[in-house]
Amino acid sequence: MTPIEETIINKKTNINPIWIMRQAGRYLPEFREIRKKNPDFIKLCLNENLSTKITLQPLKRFDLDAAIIFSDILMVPYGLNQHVEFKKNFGPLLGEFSLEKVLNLNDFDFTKKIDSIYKLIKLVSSHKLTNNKSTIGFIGAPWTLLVYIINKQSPKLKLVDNFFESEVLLKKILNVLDKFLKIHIKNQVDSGAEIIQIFDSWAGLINSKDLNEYIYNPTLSLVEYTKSLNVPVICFPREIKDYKKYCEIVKPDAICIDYNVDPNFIQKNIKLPIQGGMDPKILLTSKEHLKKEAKKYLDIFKDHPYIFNLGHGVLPETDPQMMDYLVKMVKDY
Ligand code: 1CP
Repeated sequence: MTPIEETIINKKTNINPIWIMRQAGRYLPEFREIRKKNPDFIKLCLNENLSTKITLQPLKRFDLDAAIIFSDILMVPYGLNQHVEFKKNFGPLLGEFSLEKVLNLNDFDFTKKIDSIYKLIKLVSSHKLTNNKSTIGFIGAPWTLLVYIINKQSPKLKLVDNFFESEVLLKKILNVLDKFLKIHIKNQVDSGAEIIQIFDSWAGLINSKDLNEYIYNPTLSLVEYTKSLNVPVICFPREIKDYKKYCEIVKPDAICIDYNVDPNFIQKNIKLPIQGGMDPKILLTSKEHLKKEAKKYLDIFKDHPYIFNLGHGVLPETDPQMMDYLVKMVKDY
């Protein structure tokens, strides 16, 4: 078993495995070099040789315990034939979503359109650099994907006023997502993904009254499905107001926390293995401060199954030397 599996499945508390969200891409000069030559982000994701290379870049530099595949949560809307592009200094921009077309889409055509992702997972999970390390596949949670599908751009900029206007349509899209996200999970697992992480980056946007319909029920369905494949599932409902209730209802194998939640509260109130928490901005400060803050999380979760990670993705302006320092410090703890 890999250190991450020991922590999640066997509830080991003395290992302190580490991986970092968005570890592949963004802040590494060797990634930027590839990215510069490949302006089309979707095409880059679908080039299994380059995406394998990018996935392995952080593992060449740092003693991380997992490879997270270089892909994107928006590859699923893309696989559902919604136009998806990534604009410089803007972020994702999506086209019109056609429910009619999607209802006629079969498993085979969906899989074929994003098949390079599965080839990438095969290449990564069989590579010697991932020996005794976990290959992590992922999906966007139904709610977060629904946000991008309807909003057609990041809700960071704005969430359209009439978002909930057609509840019937939203429910139909959730049904479609349930079907194709399960196919995407199964394909990733069959290709060698040993852990699945569900990113619900916009969980914090929803009102309590809508949690059942848009977050708890749809996520539970995918969590139960992933468990049925005998693969551990980590959920990251970023900025959800009540992590404890989320865990009680959705029951992931591990929960990833954001940096706005009090780790002491989590440690006392959640019995599941915990991942993450530290503010990525800490990596932009000094080594002394980084050591102090990382140690805070390691101390709090000293007797708790804990996977070190950040409370959101590593920032593009991060100095790789700070990452190196962090990984070594966690390993030496
Ligand atoms: O322009 C560029 O160079 C592209 C930047 C980039 C990268 C490197 C995007 C565009 N996606 C990715 C890769 C990516 N995305 C990974 C790869 C593996 C790794 O972790 O290293 C992963 C896991 C994701 C997941 C993802 N994509 C999330 C969930 C995690 C999170 O950060 O909250 C989300 C919300 C997306 C959507 C997305 N993809 C890219 C952008 C700029 C965005 C939008 C974010 C927003 O709305 O603000």
